[in-house]
Amino acid sequence: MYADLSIENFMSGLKKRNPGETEFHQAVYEVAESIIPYILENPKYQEAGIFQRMTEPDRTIIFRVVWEDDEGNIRVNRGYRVQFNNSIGPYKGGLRFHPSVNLSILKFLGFEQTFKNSLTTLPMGAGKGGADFNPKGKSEREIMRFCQAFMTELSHHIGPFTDVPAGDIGVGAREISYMFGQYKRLCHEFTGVLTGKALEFGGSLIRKEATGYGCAYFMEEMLKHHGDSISGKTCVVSGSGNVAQFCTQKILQLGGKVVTLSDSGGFIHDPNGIDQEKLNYVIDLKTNRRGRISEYAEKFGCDYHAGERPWGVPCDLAFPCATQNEIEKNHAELLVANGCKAVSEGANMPTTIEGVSVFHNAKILYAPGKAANAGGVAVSGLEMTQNSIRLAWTSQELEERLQNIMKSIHKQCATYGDDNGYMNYVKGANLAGFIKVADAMLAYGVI
Ligand code: NDP
Ligand code: 2IT
Repeated sequence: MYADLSIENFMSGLKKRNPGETEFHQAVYEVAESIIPYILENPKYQEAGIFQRMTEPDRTIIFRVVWEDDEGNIRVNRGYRVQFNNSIGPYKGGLRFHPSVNLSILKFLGFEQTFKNSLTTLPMGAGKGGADFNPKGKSEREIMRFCQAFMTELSHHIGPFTDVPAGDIGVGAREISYMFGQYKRLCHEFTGVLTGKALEFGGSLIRKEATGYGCAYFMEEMLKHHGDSISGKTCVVSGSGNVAQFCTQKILQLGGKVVTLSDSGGFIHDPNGIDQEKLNYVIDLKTNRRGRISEYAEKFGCDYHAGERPWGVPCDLAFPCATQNEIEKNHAELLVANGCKAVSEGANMPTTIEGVSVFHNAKILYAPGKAANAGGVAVSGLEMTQNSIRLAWTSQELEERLQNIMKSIHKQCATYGDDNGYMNYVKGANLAGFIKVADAMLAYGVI
């Protein structure tokens, strides 16, 4: 039945079954390129149709979310939860609130989560969800009402042993708190059903920092493996949300210099470097005041480039931490031409397929999001552990565990990623992530 398995045939079937879902096609293609040759060498996976099964979510839940704005208007949004794969643990993955959210984006994110969560070494399956709700310009009360309405339906589909959501774009501690409160109220139970909670009610230290810290640690590990380090390097970071903020903080602690940050309006270029004090301003601006990054340029007197991305700024290291497909072919070419030596992705799939080819052809170090940003979900996994044993670990213990997990992910990538002497982290992450989930699926038989 699968004798003619090839990347082309596989992708043409996938596109036929999932028309118009371009981000999902892209995420699967990136994995298929490394997995299909491996499956052809290991017929047990082919005979069991493992990759066909892995690219079809277990289930997709789509629902109406109705809420009332401050003027009394009735608003309708669309909510989703894509439960992708629970072979190695309960579904686990974030919730995104952004007007661009659609099924294609959530399926790409849920699919990538399968490999990412497998790499963390922790027992977590994969899911992703969210809504096309735009938090920008909404009052605190409107956000609360939306979160409550969203959770009213979502609560039927999740649970601490079933599916454990967390944050992503547009969903931080504030939104998680509203949703946790509503779940508790509806289900009459206090369990670790969400991660990224506040410390007062079962949240974990270091979770807020984990994705960004992990992304910087992964870069440090890649460089160390190649006889170098972040210390003294000029770094370009995109985004200015949760991941970008704490990636910047860890880069500073490791001795690097960060010269850019961005948001959907443009980027700031601060050649003197963003120090901890300036970063504290950004954290307050973005987390508490919902401001624009252009305000940084006014406050600290540096350049702001409206409507542009930061990839033309010369750097040694790049950390895309905003959103998918923010590095296109021309941006990747600019980075390479200006001497960038390594890229560690804090965002999910920030580089297009053509952009990735540019990095691979130039043989620079390139860590895909599913490896480099796995620190966030890893500490979510540790939050689940702490909730289960009803204890809270110290920051020191958690940061040590996070660092060890990032080292272990690097090691798994290195084990499977060698391409004639060039370390291909995409291949390494895909293969290492795949094998654990695939073997679990084989063990369960035909389900
Ligand atoms: P936040 O909402 O905290 O910040 C998102 C940042 O990205 C903001 O600066 C935002 O700008 C910018 N951004 C969002 N969408 C776009 C867009 N379409 N074009 C340009 N800029 C955009 O989200 P996070 O920091 O949590 O997430 C950033 C990335 O990291 C995402 O890809 C997410 O999936 C990924 N990620 C997050 C994890 C987590 O633990 N939070 C874990 C692993 C990955 P603006 O303010 O203008 O909207
Ligand atoms: O993309 C991701 O890994 C996240 N948004 C974090 C998921 C989680 O469950 O912590």
